[in-house]
Amino acid sequence: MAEQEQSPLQNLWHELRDLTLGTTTQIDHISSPPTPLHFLRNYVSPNKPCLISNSINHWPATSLWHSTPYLLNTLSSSPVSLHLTPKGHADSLSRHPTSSSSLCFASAEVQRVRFEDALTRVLESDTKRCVGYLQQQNDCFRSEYGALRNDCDEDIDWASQAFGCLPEAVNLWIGNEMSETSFHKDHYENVYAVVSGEKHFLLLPPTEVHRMYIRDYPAAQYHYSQDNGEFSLELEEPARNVPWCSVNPYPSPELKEKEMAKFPLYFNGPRPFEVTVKAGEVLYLPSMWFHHVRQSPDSRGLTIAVNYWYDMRFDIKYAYFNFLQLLPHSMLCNCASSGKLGVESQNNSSICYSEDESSMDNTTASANDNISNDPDDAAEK
Ligand SMILES: O=C(O)CCC(=O)C(=O)O
Repeated sequence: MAEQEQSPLQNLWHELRDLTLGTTTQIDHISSPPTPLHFLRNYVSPNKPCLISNSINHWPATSLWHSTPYLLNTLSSSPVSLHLTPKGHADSLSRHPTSSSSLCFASAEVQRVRFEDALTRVLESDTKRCVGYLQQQNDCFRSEYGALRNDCDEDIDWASQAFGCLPEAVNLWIGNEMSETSFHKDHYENVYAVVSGEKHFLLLPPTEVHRMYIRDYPAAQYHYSQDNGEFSLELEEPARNVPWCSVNPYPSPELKEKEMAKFPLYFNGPRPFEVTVKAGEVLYLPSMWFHHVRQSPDSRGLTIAVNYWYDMRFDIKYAYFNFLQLLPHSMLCNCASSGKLGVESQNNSSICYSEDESSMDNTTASANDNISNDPDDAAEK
């Protein structure tokens, strides 16, 4: 990249990309399952994502799950967890229910319903101002969906050998194109297999934590009224705050300029890695990487995926990450004199900070920093 004055944090972002991750938006694509040693050396140890083809072709799921009657017959009336939101954005920022000038962290209404009813709700989502997403990140594949268990491998063998353990949780995700998962990170090594449809990931390495503008938001919960088909959003009691990423990478056109001005480190910095995981492919999503997920459905209107969460190692990388995220945004201020982020920037505008941002640490923010003008915000961001 071009020689220019950079802050220490910007140096870190670029150095990691130059040394190991690469300077494009692509991640490595491996055309057959790696050996455990190759996977460990080239991806797990350097905490680097990769996409793997031809690793789950032998799963019965890759053919059987394209048949809706098969899914209905196998699961029939099994109770499953259905997440309901007005627009498909669960665990994401939404307009605060009592203070229209700020945001809160909104969780979905979760209902336990028979699989056949739940699937209908997912398929009919777009017609009802109520979006259903079948998911529960609590090992649901081996519990709620136990009847499908033999359709996939119990674990991903090359991954289990590299990690030295079996998966801690295996989760099933059945959604449609309206469901979107906002930027967040997990303390798990994630091996994410798509069975039907496609998933579109944006990925940012943990070193770029400042670009996510993690702030504390009051926790709230959607409630869906069966009577009038409307959602209400209520603050949790007792009150608690959830630290969450402030950046929406796909703001509506009318909001784009404002969002770019509020979150310049994201919008003017190096582009996130972009990967589409197609049916039959597997993404290795390393622990602590920030990810944002959208989906494209198959011809039925469904996207189906299974992911394996393996315990991460709480080693020196974790300790460095904790140290890094305590550094204040003011560590980025040197670049004010150079005014640019480099050739991989997402656009040509210069990086800058609002006055409050430059003096803010990453755990405090005034509510007003997070206000969006998005007309959608009346219901959800
Ligand atoms: O598929 C999704 O919607 C989200 C997946 C995700 O966030 C995860 O596996 O950690």
